[in-house]
Amino acid sequence: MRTATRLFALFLAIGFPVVGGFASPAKAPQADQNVKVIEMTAKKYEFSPSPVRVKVGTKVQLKITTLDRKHGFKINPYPDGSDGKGEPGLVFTSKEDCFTIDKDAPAVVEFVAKTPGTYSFKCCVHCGLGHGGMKGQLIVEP
Ligand SMILES: [Cu+2]
Repeated sequence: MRTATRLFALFLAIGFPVVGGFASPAKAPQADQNVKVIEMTAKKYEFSPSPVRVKVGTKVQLKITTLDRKHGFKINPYPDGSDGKGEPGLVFTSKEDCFTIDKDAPAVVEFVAKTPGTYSFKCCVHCGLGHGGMKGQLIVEP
């Protein structure tokens, strides 16, 4: 059966409330509609995507899944080249220093991107010979 026909059959089977739902696409329930969720993966020895780009002012949720073994995610809340004093450019909802990324337990990293700049992150769980080079960047665009 072709997809269009199938959808039509579905409408008939379930009825009008569903049609209304399609007219104004309902997103999956989420605590905050303004959060930008970015799916990332970690594996020996890279994060993907990298760099990650977001607009200044965005509430960001990074969901990081591992493709091989346990890794960690640690990001500097101050942009590259900053002296690390004053208000951080990224404001986190939790105080974890190293977010662990376990098999079947993705890391969820939430922050508000307050200041434009390039922010460096790295793996913070020793994962093998290339661990020291497992890095990436978040770019907060003005
Ligand atoms: Cu590592």
